[in-house]
Amino acid sequence: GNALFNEDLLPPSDSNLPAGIRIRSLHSDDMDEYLKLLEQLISVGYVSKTDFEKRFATMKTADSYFIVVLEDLSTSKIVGAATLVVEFKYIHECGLRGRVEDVVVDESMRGKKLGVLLNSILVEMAKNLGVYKLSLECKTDLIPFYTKFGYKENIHFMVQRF
Ligand code: 16G
Repeated sequence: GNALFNEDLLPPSDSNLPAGIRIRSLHSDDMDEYLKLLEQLISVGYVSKTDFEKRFATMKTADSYFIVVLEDLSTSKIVGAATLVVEFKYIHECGLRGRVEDVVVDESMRGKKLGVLLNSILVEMAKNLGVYKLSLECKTDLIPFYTKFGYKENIHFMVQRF
């Protein structure tokens, strides 16, 4: 299928890569598996094939959405995913801000450090893309986990829902 982003941007795979796992971009034909995986993070709700394809095209055109997936080569299933979003700014000399979103590892594959792998990849890609700041939102119990990748608790996160 059609890759969301240029896979040359992925860091070269090294010895940290578990055997039988491939790192790649989300592809346009990953819909069913990717949405099933996201459902383990939060409700996805109904997304038609057209909805998915339109959103995929929008993200691809924007060229600032990097949805990295881990594929289990023995089953060809997506067992983990995480998104790096790059936001364009004027401040910091037309700087780029990075956000890490929608980090999820399949239940059956937890405890194999795949979350560590995904987060390390995203931090590396963010640095390579030249972002000046990388941030994420997480539940309180995940603060010790994310601290490992260099994040520090900083300003307050305020939110309103509609
Ligand atoms: C978590 C996710 C965020 C996701 C949100 C979904 C990470 C690091 N954080 O905060 O990306 O969008 O959950 O819940 O994966 P929501 O309904 O608050 O958007």
